[in-house]
Amino acid sequence: MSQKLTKEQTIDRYPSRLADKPGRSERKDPVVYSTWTADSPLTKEQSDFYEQNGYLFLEDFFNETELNVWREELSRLQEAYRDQEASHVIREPQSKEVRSIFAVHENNDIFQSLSKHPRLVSIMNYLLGSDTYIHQSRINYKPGFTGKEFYWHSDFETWHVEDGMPNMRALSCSIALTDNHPYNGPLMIIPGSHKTFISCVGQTPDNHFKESLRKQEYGVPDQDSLKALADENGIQMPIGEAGSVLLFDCNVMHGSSSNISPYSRSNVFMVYNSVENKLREPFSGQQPRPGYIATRS
Ligand SMILES: O=C(O)CCC(=O)C(=O)O
Repeated sequence: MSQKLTKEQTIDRYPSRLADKPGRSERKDPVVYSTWTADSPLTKEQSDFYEQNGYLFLEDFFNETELNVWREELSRLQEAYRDQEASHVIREPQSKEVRSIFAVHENNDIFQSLSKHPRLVSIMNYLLGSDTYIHQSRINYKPGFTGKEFYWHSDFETWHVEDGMPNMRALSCSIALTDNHPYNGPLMIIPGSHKTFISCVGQTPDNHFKESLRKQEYGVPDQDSLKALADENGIQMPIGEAGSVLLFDCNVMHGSSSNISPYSRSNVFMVYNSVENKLREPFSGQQPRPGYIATRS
């Protein structure tokens, strides 16, 4: 039997894609949901850095032995899907190369066990202040020469409007499986931007995800808002060797450039959401996106 939602639960606290002008409002949710103690899985400095900047970069988190297993699987999947179409496999906008493979925490034993890695999970549960589950997982291959950009966005804006994620209580964990250099399209972050919600313009078309996963056109922040955020906070590019882990809040503004270098930049992204922040009906009023993009159970 479906449970009736209270008025409080159905209120849209972060409206977007409704007005004809972009808007800017303050975050209404905490960033770190636990109180730090000496037993916490992050140091006080790390926890405070994440709170203030909306991201945390952990170098040498995984070792070569672990990485080799994941890299082999990464190549095997790329080869397996080279000529095989599947809804959870997304291709580059101007070529047939594999851009992303979704739901690897569900469809693949090796990446499923990575998603449950105890050191990762304890950090997620600390930051989100509860048990967590995987909202979304994906490999982004960013192949050398042809890997295209991911334009600036807040993940939360899309997850809220298109998936029905009620509050800012989720975060992404990007595990570098290749070295991330300044020249192979690493993630760029506007530190501190997680404390501001930028609402976007443009009603979401039905089945928007089919195009947006190749190239985003709705849920795109306007240039004036992006410039203001960057002028206020600067832009950071946390880069490091394979095995590093970048944690970033669901509302931090981020994106990455195309990769015209010869070296691929392949990362696995695991998005953890609090069990107290499970998805409702999308705030757009449209059909929810498929389960391989947003876990609904
Ligand atoms: O892989 C990248 O460079 C960007 C990924 C990203 O922004 C995302 O998955 O939300």
